[in-house]
Formats: sequence, C-alpha cells, structure tokens
Amino acid sequence: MITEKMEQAFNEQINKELFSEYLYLSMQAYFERLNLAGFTNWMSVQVQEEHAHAMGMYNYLHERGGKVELMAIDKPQTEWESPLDVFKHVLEHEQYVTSRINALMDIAENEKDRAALSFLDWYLKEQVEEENTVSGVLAKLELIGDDKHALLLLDKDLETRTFVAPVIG
Ligand code: OFO
Repeated sequence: MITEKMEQAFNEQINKELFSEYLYLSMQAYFERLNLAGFTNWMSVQVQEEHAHAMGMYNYLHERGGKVELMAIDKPQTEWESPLDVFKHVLEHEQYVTSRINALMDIAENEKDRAALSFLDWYLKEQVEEENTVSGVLAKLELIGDDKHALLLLDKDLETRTFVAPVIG
C-alpha cells in the first residue's frame, strides 16, 4: 500500500509530466510552423518521453494499490521569439521538473517509503540526462546566433533523434 500523502504527491507529479508533454507539443507546433523539421522531430521525441514518464508513475501507483486521479492540465505557452528562446524555456522547465522530483523524494523520505525512493531514482537520473541534453542544444544555439545557415545544419542534425521507449523503475 501507499500512503495518502504519497498518492497525492504522485498524482501531482503525473500532472506535471502531462503538462510537460503538452508544453513540448506546443513547442513542436511552433517549430512545425517555422518549417524546421529537425527541431520538430526533436520535440516530438520529447513529447513521447514525457508521456512515458507520466505513464511510468501511473503504472507505479496502480502497482502499489493507489488511485490515479487525473487533474486539469494548464494551457501551455504557444509563442516564442526564436529557437533559442524555446530552448532557454526547455532548460528552465527541466530544472523546475528536477526540483519537483527532489521534492517528491523528500516526501518519500519523510513517509519512510523506500520503494518509492528506489523507483524515483530512475527519474532523478533521467532529469540529469535531460538537463544535459538540453544544455547541449542550447549551447549550440547560442553559438549559432543569427547565422541561418548554421541553424539549418543543426536542424538537420536534430532530425536523427529517435524515441526509444524507456524501461522505468
Ligand atoms: Fe519528465 O522529464 Fe522532462 O520534464
């Protein structure tokens, strides 16, 4: 069984992961409007990853005999100034998600829920990886500046990213 407090905290995090999916889908639409196929692809992989993160917690709650309670998802931003502006937002958002996973782990610690802690370890490692990947793209965009040709080369590069369903937990 899972405590009520943990159940509530997991449900809130499921909502955050679904919001991430929604936010990245909005960014995907933005890149699609700009006809940047590689950036669009990169974001579509991100969308699928966030969905998998939400479902990982959804499945875990069921496994522990908890109740999944879905909440309203906020409206995401729909406009950005540039690809650089988008990736600054992605990094900021991922840093926020990392802080939420840490807070969830604090609750698990207080509840003495070792199973939840070990499950959440995967998410913590995933956040380290995500922040690193996003920082990499952001650094390239900062180097690129206003160089349209270099931006198209990066777009080509981002076309190669593929979604691999994660094994969570
Ligand atoms: Fe769910 O990892 Fe990003 O937000």
